[in-house]
Amino acid sequence: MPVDLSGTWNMVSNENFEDYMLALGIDFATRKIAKMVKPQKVIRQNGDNFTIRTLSTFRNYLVQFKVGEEFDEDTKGLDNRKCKSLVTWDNDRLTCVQKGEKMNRGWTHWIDGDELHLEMFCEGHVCKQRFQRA
Ligand code: ECB
Repeated sequence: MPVDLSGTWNMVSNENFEDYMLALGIDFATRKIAKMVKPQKVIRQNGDNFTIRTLSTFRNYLVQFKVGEEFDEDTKGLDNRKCKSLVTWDNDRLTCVQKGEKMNRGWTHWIDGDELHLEMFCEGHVCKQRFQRA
């Protein structure tokens, strides 16, 4: 049985988000606002089926997928790109590869103690976020 990431999680730290956004080509004004917000993750894990909501006062983002099945992702409201995304379990880490215009793009989630961790990467830049249960 894989770990269960389900729940409502509040962001408690966000390292290197600016670099990650620069790698994605996010404009100055958007970056200024985006780095102020503390998003909440709402994750529903039902077997291999996931719904991940990232909620903030600025923007919201929704992704739904099945582990092991490539899907078309439109990062609408983020960098507005189309990706072929594939999420798999790498031991207890839920890992997504986002194939598209940007090289080496993706993210990985895992739980350590009572914290949810997220690393988002793009072209060698890595943003590290931690969340605690709401
Ligand atoms: C929805 C959060 C809004 C805050 C940032 C708004 C605009 C910045 C534009 C682009 C920056 C790229 C990503 C923003 C960071 C988090 C949003 C969700 C990232 C993501 O793909 O999370 C995964 C893993 O939890 C599920 O979609």
